[in-house]
This record gives sequence, C-alpha cells and structure tokens, in this order.
Amino acid sequence: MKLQLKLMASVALLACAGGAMAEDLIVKIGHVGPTSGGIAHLGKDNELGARYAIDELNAKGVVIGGKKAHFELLAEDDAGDPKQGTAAATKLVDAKVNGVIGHLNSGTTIPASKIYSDAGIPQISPSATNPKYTRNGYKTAFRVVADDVHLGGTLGRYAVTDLHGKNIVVIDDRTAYGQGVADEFEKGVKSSGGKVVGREFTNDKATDFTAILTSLKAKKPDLVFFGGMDAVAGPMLRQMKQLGIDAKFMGGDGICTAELPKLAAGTMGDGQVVCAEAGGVDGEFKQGMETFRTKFKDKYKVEVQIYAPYVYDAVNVMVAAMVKAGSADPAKYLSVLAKTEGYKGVTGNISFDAKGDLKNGALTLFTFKNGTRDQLAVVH
Ligand code: ABU
Repeated sequence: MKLQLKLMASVALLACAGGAMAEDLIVKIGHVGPTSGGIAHLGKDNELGARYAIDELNAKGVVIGGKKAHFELLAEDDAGDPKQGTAAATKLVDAKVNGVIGHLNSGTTIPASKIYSDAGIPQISPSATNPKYTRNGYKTAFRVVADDVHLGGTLGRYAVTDLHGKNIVVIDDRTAYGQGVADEFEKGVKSSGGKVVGREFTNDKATDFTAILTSLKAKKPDLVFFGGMDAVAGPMLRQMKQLGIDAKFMGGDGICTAELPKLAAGTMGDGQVVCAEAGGVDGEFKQGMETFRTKFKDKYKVEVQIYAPYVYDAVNVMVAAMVKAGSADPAKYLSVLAKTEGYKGVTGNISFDAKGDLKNGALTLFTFKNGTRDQLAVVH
C-alpha cells in the first residue's frame, strides 16, 4: 500500500513537471535569405545574425504573457530567387511561424510580403531596400534599413559633389534592387547638375561583362556606378582592370560587403570603390556596434559581412513587441510592433513610420583600403 502511494505521488509530481513544461511557450521565428548561390555568404551572414539573437534570448530567459518563451529559428533558403522566395514564405506560413525576419533581397522580399500579409504574419526585412516593399499597403511589412531613394540619391549627389564625377556611367543587374538603386542614383546625379553619359545592364548571374564594359569605355568614364550585388561587382572590377578602365567604382549596400575585395581578387585600388550601407551609427551607438562585431566574430569565426547586426536587431524588436503585447500571437502583437518607438538596438534607434519604414534611417559611406572597409562618413 505504502509503495502504491509513493508511486502515485511520483506520478503526480511528474505530471506537475510535465504541466509546467507544457506551460512554456514555443515561439517560431522564420528567417529567409539566400544561403545557396552566388550571394550565399550574405544569406549566411543574415542567418547568423538571427541565430545570435535567438541564442541570446533563450539564454536570457524571456517571459511572454506569464509564460517562459522558448524561441525556435526556422531558417529557409530562397537562393535570392523570387519563385523560391514565395515557396519559402508559404512553407513558413504553413509552419505557423509567429513572425518572419527577411528576406534579404528586394526581389524576394516584395513578392513574399503579400503571402505574409494574407496570413497576418509580421515580417521585418533587415536588408531589402527597394521602396516598393513598404508601399503596397501591407500592415505586416517592416524594415530596419533605409530605402533606395535615400541610398541611391545620396550616392548620386556624392558622385558629383564629392567625387567630382564628370563622365558617369551606370550599370544595373535588372533586379528589383539593382535597377531601382541605379535609377535613384541617376536622379541624384542629375539633381546635382551631373551627367550620366551611358547606361547598360546585365543580370545577377552574369560573369562576363566584356561587351557592356567595352561599349561604356568609349564614353571615357571617370566613374562607374553598379546597381547589384558584390558577387557580380567583384568580377566586373576585375574585367574593368583588364580592359584598362581607370575609373572610380560606386555601388549601394549590395556591394558594400566584407567579401568584395576577395571577389575582386586584388584588382581594387585603395579608395577606388565607394559604397554605402543602408544604415549606420555614430555617437553613443558606436561602441555597441563595435562590440557586436567583435562578439559575432568570436562566436562564429567570421567577420560580419554587412547586415547581421540589422537582423539581430530585427529579431529583438519583434520579440520586444511580443513581450509588450503579452502575446506571441501575430494578431495581438502586430499593432504593438507597428508602434515601435525609440528601440535602442545595436544599429541605432529603431522607430517605424506609418508605412513600416525605419524613421530617420542613416547611411554609412565606405571605401576600401588594403582589402578592408574603411568608413568615410555617416549621413543622416
Ligand atoms: N539592399 C541590397 C540587398 C538587398 C536588396 O535590397 O535586394
């Protein structure tokens, strides 16, 4: 009889323990980026930013609505391809994720945003800069970087007023990002009294630019702007050198990565390349960004490429909204997320405007010296 009572007590204790575990809240965070293909190094950079945030949140212990939250990362690869992007989005919706961080490319982020919007799932892109992403009226779409109007326009004005470009030529990769940022660059050049004397296009998988570079060489360019990603910009720089095109080379955030010097294989002159990250910190935030980069390298044994800190912030902003709402249910925390105001992240102050865009997004202009990024200025 005593043994039976003891057994019953043990079963009751186990049931309690099981009950306590059942009270824990599983929060699924989706992440999508190109972790295969030519810009896999950038997709992996973003994914590591998400893992970093999630590991930290799980270690810290976060309570949402009185329950201990356990965060799970559901990481998907879209290879930077719009079709694979929508397939990844559908998969995450079917998995009932509580929120999505991504995608990396504008060309995948924009079509995926309709799928998340239809499902009512909040999405924060840490890197898609095409303005259209937040202009479709989807209440679920947010981003934590500046857009291409700011990015391309600033670079266009800088090309004329600071780099004194006279014969400026433009190439784009015909993606939503590449073409969009190149158009904004052209507008910026023209608004500063400069001239674009030639424009060509390629695609985001191309490796041979001989024909378009030869055609542009005839215009005697002193500055080439490329709207596209580093995987294309690197070989383009190599071929410019082979063809004897001695010109400054500019681009947006897509080329402003730690990997570009390797992709250009030693053909970039010091100070030849000028690009901009669609975010940036100075003053009180500078140390926090430096610390993040150092800790990231210690943890993953790789340098931050460009947007890992923005992904880290995007996860934390989303979770902060869940905590404040007392719920990880998208229908309950979405309105709180939309009202995010003055969240202090490693990438600066994060507040969203009515469209879901970052308010007062800064840019950081960089050049490259001795194969590493060298900051020129933070532009507000
Ligand atoms: N912003 C550059 C890379 C991502 C994109 O917008 O396509």
